Amino acid sequence: MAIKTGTVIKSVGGVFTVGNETGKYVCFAPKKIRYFDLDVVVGDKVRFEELKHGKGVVVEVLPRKNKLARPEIANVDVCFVVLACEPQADFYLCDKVLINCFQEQIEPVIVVNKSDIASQLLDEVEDNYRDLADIVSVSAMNDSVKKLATYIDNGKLGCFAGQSAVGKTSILNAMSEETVGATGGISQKSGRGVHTTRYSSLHKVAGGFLADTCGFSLCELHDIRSDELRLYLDDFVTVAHDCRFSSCTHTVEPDCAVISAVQKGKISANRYKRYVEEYNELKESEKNRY
Ligand SMILES: Nc1nc2c(ncn2[C@@H]2O[C@H](COP(=O)(O)OP(=O)(O)O)[C@@H](O)[C@H]2O)c(=O)[nH]1
Ligand SMILES: [Mg+2]
Ligand SMILES: [Zn+2]
Repeated sequence: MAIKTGTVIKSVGGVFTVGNETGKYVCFAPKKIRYFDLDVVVGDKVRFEELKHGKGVVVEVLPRKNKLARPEIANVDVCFVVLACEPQADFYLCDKVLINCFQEQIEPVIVVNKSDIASQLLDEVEDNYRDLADIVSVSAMNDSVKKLATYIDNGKLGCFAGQSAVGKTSILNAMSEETVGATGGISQKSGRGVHTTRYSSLHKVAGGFLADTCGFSLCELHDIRSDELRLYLDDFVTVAHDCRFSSCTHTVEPDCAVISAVQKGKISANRYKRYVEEYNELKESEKNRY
């Protein structure tokens, strides 16, 4: 039968839902390949052999523009990094997601959700990240989420990233015509999420596509050397030409322009402190590797 092309909109336990203009297909890995050997993630463009009854077999994963590991998704244009006052925002996690995005040429947008609850979070986020990413304050409880639509117009693919219960699914639902995902919170009894999103799924929203994703509280930096980390931080790069050494890592060197910008309050002291920790972590893991 015919070979067709489509986008993976859901992937659960070896069953891939692939969508294109003509419909949705339930696709499997070829018989000779076990599904976990087939590297297919949501967002992938695939070629599949159409079988009867809306089924198919994936025959090829087309080249990817990019891929994130957390959340695991491919061909992303914009990543909405969602933070909220509840659960408490984890800025280390946010730093790492931003770096992963910069490495993969994905535009990160920091979404400060739950603006209906009074908190200092927006000020803190602006202090930390204003020079690195757009920051949008929203509440999934009202129309403010519409501000996010412009980022995914013209068929762009946006994904959510963030801890569980920050409101990713709620924002998606508020932006969609219909309710697409079950939302939850933290169960008082078990301390675990109720209706936690367990797999990524792609939805047609506004003028583009949005991927709901599973929450995560750990994120690693990949394929990045300690002495490269600073190059992804635009505000560091801007002042770094005044450092005495062109190879300055902005940690221990004398006459460091980044350190003096931090002292003058031009670069967030908190983010700088985390940078030094993240730098040392990378350095430590390099020692163990070589
Ligand atoms: N007050 C308030 N609660 C919200 C908002 N967005 C989400 N929530 C609540 O936060 C909990 C977690 O939401 P959910 O969308 O499941 O979070 P997810 O795990 O990030 O997908 C639910 O109880 C939501 O009703 C918001 O903007 N304001
Ligand atoms: Mg969710
Ligand atoms: Zn320096």
